[in-house]
Amino acid sequence: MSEVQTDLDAIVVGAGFGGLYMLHRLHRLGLKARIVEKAGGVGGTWYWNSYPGARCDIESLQYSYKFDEALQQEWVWSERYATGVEILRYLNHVCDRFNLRRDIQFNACVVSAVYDEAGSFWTVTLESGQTLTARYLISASGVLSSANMPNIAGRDSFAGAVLHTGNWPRDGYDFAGKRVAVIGTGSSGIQVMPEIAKQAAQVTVFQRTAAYTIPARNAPLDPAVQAAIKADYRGYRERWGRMPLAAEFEHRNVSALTDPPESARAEMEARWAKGGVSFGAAFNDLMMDSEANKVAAEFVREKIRATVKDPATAEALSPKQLFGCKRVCLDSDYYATYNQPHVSLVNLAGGGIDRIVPEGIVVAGKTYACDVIVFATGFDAMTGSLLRMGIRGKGGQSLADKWAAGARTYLGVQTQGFPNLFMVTGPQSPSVFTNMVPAIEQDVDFIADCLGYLKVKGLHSIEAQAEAEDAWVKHVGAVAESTLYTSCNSWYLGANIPGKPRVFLAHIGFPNYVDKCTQVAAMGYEGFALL
Ligand code: N01
Repeated sequence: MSEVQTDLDAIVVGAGFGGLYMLHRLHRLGLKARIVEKAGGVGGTWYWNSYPGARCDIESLQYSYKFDEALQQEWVWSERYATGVEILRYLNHVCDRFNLRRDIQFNACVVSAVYDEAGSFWTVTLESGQTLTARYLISASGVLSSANMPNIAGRDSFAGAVLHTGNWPRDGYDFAGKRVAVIGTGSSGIQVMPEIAKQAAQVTVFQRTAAYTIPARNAPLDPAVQAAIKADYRGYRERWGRMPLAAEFEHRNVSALTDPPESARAEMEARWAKGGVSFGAAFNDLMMDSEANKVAAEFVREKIRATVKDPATAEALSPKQLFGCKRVCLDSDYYATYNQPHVSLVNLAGGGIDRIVPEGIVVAGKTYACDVIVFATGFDAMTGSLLRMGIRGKGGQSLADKWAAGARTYLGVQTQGFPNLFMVTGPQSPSVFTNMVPAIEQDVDFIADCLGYLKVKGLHSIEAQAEAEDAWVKHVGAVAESTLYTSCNSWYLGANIPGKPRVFLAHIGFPNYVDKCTQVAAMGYEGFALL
């Protein structure tokens, strides 16, 4: 056992779903731990993305912790899909209920994290200059937490207000009477735009790629439904955990190619009417066969044409890429909002924004005047928040150098050359390809069990092995390549960030990932070197 005395046993970065549960497990292990959190409060993604309309696209009863039976019984969700506000309330409740706040340092942004090879510990430096040492460094910094602010010419010359959905002002923003430009039509743009349109004098949406979006059909949660699930919550959680996306999406084992057209249409109509992402599970081959994919894609395009009154706008809003290749969105009245006289669409397809000038946005030589620009332009997903931390491992190697050609991990939990550094929902774990909360609980439990194992065995260092990492990276890539998810430029591949290596960043399939992790642990952490 190394003699080095560190300030803490573990430093956790981030106080979102991942960090809070990690801290709870570390407390249970009797370890001295602290969360360092850049924000002024808990919530992670739900803290930063507090724009109007922010809402989860997984049903509340499933997008919540399962680790504590009393917690899941006592918390009452009010809507089918929780708002960001309700989720923040929930996370604050969790924080207080498990006495976590005493070990969270807020307004603490990590600027560097350096591994000491001789002593097997990490030194973390915060923006304030404060340093902390710990045996283990655990990143729970989130997968969609590094906002992407595109470098559009003249951006800083704009005379009005500039907002980003991923870094929304804490006190909100009053759009009343304002001319608002919204750039981006992913999940955030599609959620925020109809809410802005309720207040603003004029809304202009700048769309580079039309997205597929399904009506959420959000509604108050029926107490009877909630009670029925709570009567067997453990059982439900277990069943959901064995589903491909760790959530109930009513997967139907029928090919879109062989389902008779009337039956296929009836199924899609029923799912469209019910709302939610289970629309994408109407057939078993939408993401495996491009002909099958067309069945769902054309159905959505028909719905757009039936909803949006102006045919040119309807055509521009109709996605051209395969259904589901970019993440499918859920909306509340997105398409219908374009029928309002003060809402219009500027299609950037094939062009892009020329530049931003003090009075607005210039496209194809025309200036669209506005008072506010809302960037709904997404994130440097999966790797952005990790690479911002200035992490240096063995031999002083930076994580940025190690991942210069793309992220490389073993199980998404560790990367070779960086001992005692763990990632919750790291690249190449299922993360965004699942219901995030069970994915987080899976990773936190794996890490905590591993730390418990090291403690019992009197060990103080763990590092992913190069061969195990190579095999895992190949496996994750091969699974993705066998689907249609790699067929377009999505953030799953890092393709939304100029210069980012094109590598598929998530493991598709939750249950087999869980099985693999269980097996690795049972084999004494096979693929890791323990000292
Ligand atoms: O980000 P996005 P998001 N000029 O990357 C456009 C989760 N989430 O924040 O597609 C013009 O999807 C870009 O265009 P293109 C969810 O997992 C969940 O909306 O790259 N446009 C695109 O339209 C989601 O998938 C929830 O051509 C530019 C948009 O900006 C993920 O977060 C809610 C541009 C970015 O879309 C990310 O969603 C919100 C430029 N220079 C988010 N640069 C729910 O739970 C980018 N764009 C419901």
